[in-house]
Amino acid sequence: MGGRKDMNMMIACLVVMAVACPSLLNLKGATAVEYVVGDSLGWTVPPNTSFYSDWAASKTFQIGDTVVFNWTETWEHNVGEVASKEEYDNCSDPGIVLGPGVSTELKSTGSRFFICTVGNHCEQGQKVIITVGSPTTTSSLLAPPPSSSHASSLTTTTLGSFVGLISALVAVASFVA
Ligand SMILES: [Cu+2]
Repeated sequence: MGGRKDMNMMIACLVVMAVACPSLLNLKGATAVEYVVGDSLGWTVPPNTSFYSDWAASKTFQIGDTVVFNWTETWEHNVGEVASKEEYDNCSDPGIVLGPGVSTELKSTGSRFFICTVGNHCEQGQKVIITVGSPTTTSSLLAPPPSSSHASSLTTTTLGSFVGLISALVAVASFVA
């Protein structure tokens, strides 16, 4: 054992881990994001008809993310999912509508269409398209493929090896002490 040199090495390792571990945890959290539709405005009749499309355009949705529809008074709004852009444009009846706080996980690439069927809210712009992945094939070549299962297994592996490192260091530390 080289004494001081080993000790310095160990301190350096601990510093690296102290910096790396929290960022790894952040990375893991970033793989699945919960989006509140409309952010602080929530799900309501928007101030203008492009409000929710502007909101959606400002986000990058990934597989595994969740969208939540929030409003206060149950009877004021609802949310239903229609099957196509045409039904979305026409504010077609989705059949099933749900209450406040409903959330849905984005499980595949493509677009999903959500509307409110109360009054003429949909016509007033209370509708949103959530698109996972690129809408065009050309730009999808530039974007990394959204593969959440791959990303999370990678994170797990990395975290696992860090746990291994920590136990090894603890063993070394108790040996030195
Ligand atoms: Cu509504």
